[in-house]
Amino acid sequence: MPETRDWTRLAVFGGKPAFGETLHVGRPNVGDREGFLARVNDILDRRWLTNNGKYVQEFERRIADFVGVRHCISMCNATVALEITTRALGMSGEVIVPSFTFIATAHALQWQEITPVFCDIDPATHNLDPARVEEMITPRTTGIIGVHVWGRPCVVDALTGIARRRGLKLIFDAAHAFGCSHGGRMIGGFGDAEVYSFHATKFLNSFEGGAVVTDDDALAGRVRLMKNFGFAGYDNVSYIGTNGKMTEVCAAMGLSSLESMADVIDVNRKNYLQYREELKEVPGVRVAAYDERDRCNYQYVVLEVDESGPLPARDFLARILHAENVFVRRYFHPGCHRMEPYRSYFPHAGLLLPNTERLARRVLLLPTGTAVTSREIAEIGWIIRTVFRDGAEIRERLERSPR
Ligand code: T4K
Repeated sequence: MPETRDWTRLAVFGGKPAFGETLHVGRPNVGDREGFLARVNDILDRRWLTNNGKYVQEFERRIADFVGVRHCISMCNATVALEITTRALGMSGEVIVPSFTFIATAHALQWQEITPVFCDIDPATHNLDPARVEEMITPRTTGIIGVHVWGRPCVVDALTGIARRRGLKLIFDAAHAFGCSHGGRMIGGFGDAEVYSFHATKFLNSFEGGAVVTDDDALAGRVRLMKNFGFAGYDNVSYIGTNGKMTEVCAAMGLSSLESMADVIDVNRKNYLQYREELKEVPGVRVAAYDERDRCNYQYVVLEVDESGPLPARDFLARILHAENVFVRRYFHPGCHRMEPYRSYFPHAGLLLPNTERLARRVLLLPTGTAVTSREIAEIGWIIRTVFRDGAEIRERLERSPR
């Protein structure tokens, strides 16, 4: 893209947006359409639409094999999967979680009247800081939920050590981390259990969906009962349960996604590397790095924008990109602790979350995945470089122009 293009033509100043159609973060990857439709036809022909059907069973088996765990229990979504897992593990009282996560991690606890105790993160990894976790433990603490944010692994060993030493249950919210590994082992095999999301916006999607993976036979048995109203056979309820079942059509989509996983990783990785290249010389901007020694799904391209100095800050950049029809997202702004009901329950939580608060002001997610082309990434790169090169002038003009 020619660097000489005139920034006064940016859409925010009334120019034509760079993109006619909005580019989204989280545009679903659609795998082999024909294969998926063939499965849907089979589902309709067989008239078996849900309740542990053939495709759900195949999906569970293939995920368990891929991850290398004894059990995979599919679910309607990750939020219900987290609720069921925390309940099946007997978590109560207080559970330590990051605030820098999607609100579902905290809500899954509060929904059951378990208090999420928000713990600060390591600014380098964006994940729970184990030293801070130790400090948050009280006599009421029963567990820890680590989140592998962006698919980058938590400090698994340290968290496992703390959980063992202090007699706490440990779950990983692996909503972002299907297909990722840590130290040569697939994410999914750590803690008492891990929970995946297969929401439409996720690396592997089943429209809506999730799964609990674990090596614990007893836990898997309880989770299976709980997700199916507690039914242990026809007319026999042996446990309190809910409805967390995945449908056959969702499992069919999940299987198609599994089959196209390698292609999606290739595209995601190429996009991530291109963004890094496009933005490598922009001061005050960094694309968060994936550790290539681990397997990664590269599902998120995460920009960190410096707040200090004369350069444009994150929200200013977001405003310009939105005008160009690039719908960048500020995940996980402003942090769970600043959303209801937590902001009312714990109005001073931010005092213990300096890294979370700082990161939540810096992060911007860029569109990636199979719906974004290399040309579009080059165009986005040009816009960001321009905004940072001429930031002071652009900002001044923007402040003078009405919103
Ligand atoms: N734990 C963590 C760490 C999570 O990140 C999540 C979910 C969960 C737990 C819970 O998992 P689930 O219960 O959902 O299985 C989105 C997703 O809805 C959510 O699943 C995800 N995390 C979160 C990070 O992102 P929103 O509120 O930003 O969604 P929305 O509707 O704005 O969609 C994001 C973008 O994707 C939009 O700009 C449009 C685009 N999009 C979306 C859908 C659904 C499409 O282009 N097509 C689509 O079909 O939460």
